Amino acid sequence: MPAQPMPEPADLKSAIRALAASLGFARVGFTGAEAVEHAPALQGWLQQGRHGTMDWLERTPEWRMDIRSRYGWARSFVMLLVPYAAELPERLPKGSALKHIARYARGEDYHERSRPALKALEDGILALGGPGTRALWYQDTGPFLERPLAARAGLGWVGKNTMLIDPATGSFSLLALVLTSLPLEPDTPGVDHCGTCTRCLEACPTQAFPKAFELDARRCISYLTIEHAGAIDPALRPGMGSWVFGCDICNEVCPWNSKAPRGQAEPGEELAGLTLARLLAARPEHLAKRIAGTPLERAGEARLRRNAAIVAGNLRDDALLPSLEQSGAHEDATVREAVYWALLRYGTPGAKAALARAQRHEVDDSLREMVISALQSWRA
Ligand code: B12
Ligand code: SF4
Ligand code: SF4
Repeated sequence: MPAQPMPEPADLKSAIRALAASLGFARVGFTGAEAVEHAPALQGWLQQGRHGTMDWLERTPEWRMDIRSRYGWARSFVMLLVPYAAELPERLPKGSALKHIARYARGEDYHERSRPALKALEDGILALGGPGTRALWYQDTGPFLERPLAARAGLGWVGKNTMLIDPATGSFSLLALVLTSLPLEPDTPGVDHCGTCTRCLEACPTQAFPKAFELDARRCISYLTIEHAGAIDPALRPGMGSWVFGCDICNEVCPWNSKAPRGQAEPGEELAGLTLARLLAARPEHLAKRIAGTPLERAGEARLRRNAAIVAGNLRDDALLPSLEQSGAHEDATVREAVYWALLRYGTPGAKAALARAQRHEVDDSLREMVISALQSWRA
């Protein structure tokens, strides 16, 4: 059989665009595989340690800056926008922890949700391109600077909060891509509409933006609650407010999100039924069941408890005291330390009594001393 002639690049683009739309991607944009304008800033960001303990970002920065150093065949990026539900479900179980969880994480893990459509798009591009075509899909975990790439592909612009903002739907969206060997005509890059606005920079409760367009992840609640293992700097804990997993503040204050689609989250029964009290006191296997298949699995059981303890200390809700005290028996010293910190923040007689009880069982010498000296200064 004679080989099919390869479609013209313009036809290829419209076929890929149509396929992406039929697979449910809200927007699709095209850009070349070459490095983005601000790519070299990644090196400085890493050198300053702004990535904290996310060591995986240090691996192969040259790929992140220019993917052609990894895949010599790469010619184009197909960039994809996946908006997520911006609203809490109307009816939430009493005390639901859902409002303490970033919007993108209030349901099934988005990596799982998008996987079939991304694979189908990759297959479609391979079929459209014909023999010798290469295509690889990625979401989030690949060595790419997804936001500036999406901006260059015309999906929006990178705001001062470092988010990709689509002028039509805002920034409550996730990104994904297919890298391909096909030479596709790039789309017109998005235009910056931040203007003189600085709302996001001012609203960040932990002052995580040293300047516009740059984030110090070490101060970001999203990093602290999801990525950071070990104790959280006590100076940053009050700023965490009521966030147990992720943070939406610099997106919520952005005027471009007033037009965000108003879809409701679909958390599933287990996640919707998760309360702060359960986060603090549930058995590990029960907690694991509740968060199974959701992005919360990335933080894991101990980190979630550590975060919930800090939130309890910030909220100082008496109803949470028994669960908080129960969390003080956790095997992980980081969790116990967060619980003691929270009890000290409560500063009530009930919290004091709980601390005194905890001190008797504490096996870590330095933690026990911390509690004893706190109790003594309280008495004085
Ligand atoms: C590491 C990471 C984080 C870290 C660091 C975030 C950061 N700002 O760098 C932490 C854990 C803090 C984080 C938090 C969040 N993340 Co995150 N994260 C990533 C990840 C895996 C890598 C980002 C990265 O390389 N950072 C390093 C810095 C140097 O890169 P950058 O911010 O992209 O910065 C470049 C541009 O800003 C560029 N630039 C562009 N324009 C301009 C203009 C000027 C003038 C200047 C100077 C620079 C500049 O310069 C930088 C260097 O090239 C990406 C996925 C990916 N592979 O890209 C998701 C990703 C960025 N995260 C995402 C999301 C949803 C979030 C959260 C909203 C989650 C939440 N609700 O808690 C928050 C938002 C916090 C924030 N304001 O950024 C989405 C963003 C989608 C969108 N619409 O923008 C992504 C793309 C994941 C995905 N596939 O959907 N994240
Ligand atoms: S996600 Fe929250 S903590 Fe992180 S930069 Fe935005 S407002 Fe600040
Ligand atoms: S809040 Fe203002 S400065 Fe920040 S990203 Fe939105 S428009 Fe830009």
